[in-house]
Amino acid sequence: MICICNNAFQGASLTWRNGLRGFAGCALLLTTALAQQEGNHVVIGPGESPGVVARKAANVRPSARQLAWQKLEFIAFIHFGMNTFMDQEWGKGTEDPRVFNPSGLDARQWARAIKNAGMKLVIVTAKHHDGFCLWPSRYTEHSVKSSPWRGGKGDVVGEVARACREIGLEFGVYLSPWDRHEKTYGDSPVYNRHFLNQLRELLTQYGQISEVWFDGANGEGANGKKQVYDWQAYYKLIRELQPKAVIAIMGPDVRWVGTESGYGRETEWSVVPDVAGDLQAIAAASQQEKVDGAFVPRDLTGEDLGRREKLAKAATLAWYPAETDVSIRPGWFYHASQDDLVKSPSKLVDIYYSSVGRNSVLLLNIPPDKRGRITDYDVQSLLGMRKILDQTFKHNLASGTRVKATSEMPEHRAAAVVDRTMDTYWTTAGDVETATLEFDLKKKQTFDRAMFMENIAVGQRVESFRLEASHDGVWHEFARGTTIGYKRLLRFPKVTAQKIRVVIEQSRTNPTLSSFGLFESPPVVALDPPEGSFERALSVRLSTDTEGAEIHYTLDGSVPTLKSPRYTDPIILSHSATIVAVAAVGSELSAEQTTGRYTQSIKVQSASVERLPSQKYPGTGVSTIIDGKRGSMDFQDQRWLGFNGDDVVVTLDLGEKKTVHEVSIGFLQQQGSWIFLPEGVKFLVSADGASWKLAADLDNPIVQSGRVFVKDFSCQVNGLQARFIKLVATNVGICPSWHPGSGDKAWLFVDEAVVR
Ligand code: FUL
Repeated sequence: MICICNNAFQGASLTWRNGLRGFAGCALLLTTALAQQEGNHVVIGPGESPGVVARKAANVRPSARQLAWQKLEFIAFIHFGMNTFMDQEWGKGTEDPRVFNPSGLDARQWARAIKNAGMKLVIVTAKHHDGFCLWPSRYTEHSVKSSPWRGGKGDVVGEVARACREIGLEFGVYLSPWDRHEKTYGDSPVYNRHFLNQLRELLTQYGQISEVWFDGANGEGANGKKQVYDWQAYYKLIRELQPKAVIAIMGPDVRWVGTESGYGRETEWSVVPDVAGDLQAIAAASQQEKVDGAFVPRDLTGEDLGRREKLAKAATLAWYPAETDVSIRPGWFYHASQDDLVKSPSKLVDIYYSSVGRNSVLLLNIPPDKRGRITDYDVQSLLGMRKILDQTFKHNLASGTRVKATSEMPEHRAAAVVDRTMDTYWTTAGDVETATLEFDLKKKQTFDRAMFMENIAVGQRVESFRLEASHDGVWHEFARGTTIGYKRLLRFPKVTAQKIRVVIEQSRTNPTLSSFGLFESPPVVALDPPEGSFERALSVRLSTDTEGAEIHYTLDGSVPTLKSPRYTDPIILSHSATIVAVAAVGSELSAEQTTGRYTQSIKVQSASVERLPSQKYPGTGVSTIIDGKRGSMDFQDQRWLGFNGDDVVVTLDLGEKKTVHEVSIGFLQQQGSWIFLPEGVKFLVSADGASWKLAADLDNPIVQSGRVFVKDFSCQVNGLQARFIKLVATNVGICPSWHPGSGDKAWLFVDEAVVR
């Protein structure tokens, strides 16, 4: 989205920056003040050597509430409210409460879906920036009580809290400091009192609250007034009424990882210089104005925050762990137009490895729809993800194995890392900072995932480590990492070995490990070729690198079962087909499915375009549109040619005259990112490339729609003899008047011309 949306966001960012002036003079170093009470904080004396500072850092520990929170690992966000009904991401505060009317709100269904996915806590948007309260607050009329839902007697926060308690989930609240509805906003002391009143309601009426989430997004009040938040008063109230709750993002306990992509840092320190808790910096980095479905991307994860050089410059260090928030859909709120864009199970698993597996808590947003239910699209994806994770982590091959360490404390022996409890841990004796732990797995085992956990109750220490396997008595490295922290997961190609060792190469003081695991992920089927087009027949090979696994497949896109055909020899396709393949070990089907689309078509020798696509979206060259690989609904997948404001004129050369029956060409619609379908597509054919005959002229009036989809335009030519085909697609040129980018150049995204 970066390039496409820039223009439209410029105005918005200005407002944002002006809004930031409200923060001037309150550049609080929030970790310092509160951390001191917690003992999870240390002061660096002037002139202390880097070695001393590193040791000090290694002994900074989480507070009890931070430790309990970290152990949750995977938690849920629920964005629900006025925006769900207005089909928008950021409300203005002027929305009519009467539009809030879920037809079948079922908080138990939310809780079930979340619990079944393996998450441990639910944070609900009690109030988003539009100020509409999901609970009947006594301090505003802008809430569920002014809506027709449950006759104005409903309380979403209450229903969710109850559903969570019933099913054994912890509960938390998101309360947006920025309130675009509240008249007193910007009248600082008055709004602060109002905010504290609302906070008190949430903290006292719904049982135990485990996390309070304060958003960094912030703007001006009505008439350009700037609100100066009384953070310290907010924190004090939370500590007083809910001492177990962590305060996240604009708060002292939990740090925003720096992106909303779901991908955290490779090197993630929970001990950081306390400048990382500068509220002004957090706010500046937070979400900014956006249009529906399109975010201003933020990614501040490029840099490691706690490396030695960073510590050396710090005055204080604090335990301030990362939380990685991401939505299962492109938007935080539900939009029917995004039903096809729900992240797949494999994508969610990838996110899990890159967040939970990188010393962070994963906060995954699942937005209920207008009925007040989590849709089946989301539920199925969550279940698919859970299945893959369960199949991967059900059997720890290192558990209970023999282990010896080059150094160990008598009360913290190496065996503690494989003893099935996280309460015990291994550490080195004396002042030993490097060590090797050698595991004998009793027999040769195959694995491709490793799990490490430090005993963070005493601090985070490991700076680099590697994994080696012994083959014929020689050690070979097969994986390595930097920080471990609470949990580190590594993925690597399959290794088969009986003896392996963990080498801790560098640590800030005595390294610790409370747990170590080796696992094998469920088998994945590889298709060769993975997708593509063919003229007459195509042979597709299926394989898996899991020993003893069988492969079952279908050709019609349906999900294979154990009863589906078993793969023995290459599949010979003579018609277009969608192969879905799954491996099975014994009677257990793998949770990983592989899909390949194969299209029967006439081979196109070459394609040329009259005007080149934009340099931002060149695909992999002009041949992208005849390479047999279809563009997905992600316009950045490098399978699309993007034209900014220009029409698309493509000429296909079949190499020789052929009998043609049908020609088709695909386009992407994603109006939220300025991408429109063509207004019209013309098909012309020619035998010699000089004289052309119009075969079809399709009209396509552009309608306003948030739906993201790929549309094929096709033309039947009834066995015509042709060598050249020309496709002319007309760009709408500039975004229409009803579009937020009205007047900007519109994009036309084209992929895959198919000739049959
Ligand atoms: C951002 C907000 O502006 C988004 O709407 C969403 O709530 C996200 C979690 O945080 O800052």
